[in-house]
Amino acid sequence: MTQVSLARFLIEEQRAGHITPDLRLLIEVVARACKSISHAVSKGALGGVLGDAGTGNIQGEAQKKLDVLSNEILLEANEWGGHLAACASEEMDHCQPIPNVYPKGHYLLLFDPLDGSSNIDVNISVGTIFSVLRCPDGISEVRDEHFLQPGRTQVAAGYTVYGPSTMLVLTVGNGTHAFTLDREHGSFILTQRAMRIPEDTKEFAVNMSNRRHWHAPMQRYIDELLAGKTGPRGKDFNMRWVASMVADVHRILTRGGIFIYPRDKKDPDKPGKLRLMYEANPMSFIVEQAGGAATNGYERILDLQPTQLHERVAVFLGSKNEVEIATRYHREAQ
Ligand code: AHM
Ligand code: MG
Repeated sequence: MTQVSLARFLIEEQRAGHITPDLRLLIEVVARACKSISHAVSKGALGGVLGDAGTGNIQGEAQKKLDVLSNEILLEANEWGGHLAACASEEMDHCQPIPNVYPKGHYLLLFDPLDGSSNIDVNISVGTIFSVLRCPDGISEVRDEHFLQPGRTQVAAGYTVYGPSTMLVLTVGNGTHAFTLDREHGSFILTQRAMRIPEDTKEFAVNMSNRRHWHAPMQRYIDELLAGKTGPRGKDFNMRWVASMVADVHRILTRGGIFIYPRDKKDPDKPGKLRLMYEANPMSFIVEQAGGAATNGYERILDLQPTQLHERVAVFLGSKNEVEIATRYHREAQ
């Protein structure tokens, strides 16, 4: 059977009118940058890239050397192609407009360059998450506020998981598709077209150590899962938590499940841990395009109006029927 490379897949999407030539270029450039990040990640201690960078990001989190390196790789790859107006990242306080020496394009790119980076030093899967928006018309100087568009306006979203194999999962609003990196030839090959998340599941992913901090509806939902066959749900559930959102979501896309990072009482001012613009929105777009659902416990994530670039949000995503039950419990308790 003929293999379909990412390049060919994107050309075909362009011919079908699903993406513009500039968006095709943008996705190809991001994929190329992800190959470089994959290379750096896989070198581990031999590449001298493990450990802390000795700096912090705007969210007060310590940056790993690979966080900083991955951010630079994505910025450098994307600045000269003429397809972007600006980039924004978990690792930068504000958006970075494309330098004036290069032509400006019509898209805005957001990314979490290395998600789950606390896992790097222990050789567990990490990933890159990205989201693409249109730049509003008539903007001469892009600012953070121009990125504050609801997730449903994304024109593309994807992630790359650096696991036993490197995989890129992508949506341009026409299904969710998975590509595996062929290391010998250096290209991503389509290995799963139109991924589907089963509507029902017996698997959940949550950091259980936070249980005592959860609000009542979240405790009720998880307690019912833990009660197993003899409890109200009438079946046994299994739990998995990699603590790399990319790896946890990838498992859910592959075999179903529900992923939860709720708001809790530990830090009442924070509406959750994960970031809306470059974690929750792209993952929600990918999951919905595979037949799953994504809410913040009350509303569809893709309908939320962002108010800040680094805004946090509670996340419930994955198998539709489980997300619906968890969301119903939260709404009922309002
Ligand atoms: P990061 O972007 O700083 O790596 O943080 C996000 C990560 C997610 O990948 C993961 O789901 C979560 O944080 C894990 O949180 P916890 O440490 O509470 O298990
Ligand atoms: Mg992250």
